[in-house]
Amino acid sequence: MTTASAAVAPVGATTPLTDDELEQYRRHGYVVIPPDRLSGSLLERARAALPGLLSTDGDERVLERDGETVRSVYGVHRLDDDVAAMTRDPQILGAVEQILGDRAYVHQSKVNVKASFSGDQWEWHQDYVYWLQHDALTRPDLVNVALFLDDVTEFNGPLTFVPGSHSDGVLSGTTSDGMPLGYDEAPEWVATLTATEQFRIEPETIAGLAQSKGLVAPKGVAGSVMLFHPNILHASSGNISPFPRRLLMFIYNAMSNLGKAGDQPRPWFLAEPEPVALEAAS
Ligand code: 6CS
Ligand code: FE
Repeated sequence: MTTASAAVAPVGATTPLTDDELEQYRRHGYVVIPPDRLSGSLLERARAALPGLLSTDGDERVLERDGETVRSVYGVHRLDDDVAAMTRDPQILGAVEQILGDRAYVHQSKVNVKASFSGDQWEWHQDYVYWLQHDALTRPDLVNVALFLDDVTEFNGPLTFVPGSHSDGVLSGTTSDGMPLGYDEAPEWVATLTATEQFRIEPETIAGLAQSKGLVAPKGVAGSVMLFHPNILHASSGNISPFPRRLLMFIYNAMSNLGKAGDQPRPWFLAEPEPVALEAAS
């Protein structure tokens, strides 16, 4: 496992993150790369794939608790060939390999829509605990990569972090049984994808960390890419603005961190069933 400060030899052909950006990620748990440092076609390719992805009506699409608004679509790297190709973008994959110090594959992908006026909250949570508990990934050697499909501002429900909280490991919390309100008839795995978290961290723990480390809501124009640690404590409020805050997200896992195929693996759109090390697109 790469320690918080260890500099690791680049694995792939490119090392897109500067030393300062790598340090920012290691110290604070996130980093934002502006569009001009990335391939110019990423945003238009992602936007072109959206209508097809959002119109899928399988289990991979999760609605908000209003039962109408699309909250997320999962498994998008398996639903659209060009989205799959985007996961191999040299700048993105190179940055992930720099951080992990290993080859990587996409464990999970999704579009989080955060629709205008009705996109619901994400309560305070860490991501890794879900991949530990449900997908048996034994180490937090993953990277969340979010491509901003819209400008992310203070008005449209930006992802909010407790910077540096990724260094505190998996925070204590309680796993709530049963299904969240509005999802009574849904399959069990939906409970990890809704506005009410399945693994809930004590408010006192969240308050203590926020008081000592602060809060930050990184903003950026459409086309920016934000990378964040699987253990960083984060949340986002509902979107009351007329502007959507759509994110295309790839969650990369290190090839050395494959889960033990448990007796009840989650569906293909939540946990990649055939991990293969990605090669950067030429
Ligand atoms: O269960 C999961 O895999 C998803 N749940 C949350 C709360 N974040 C990580 C992941 O997308
Ligand atoms: Fe999350």
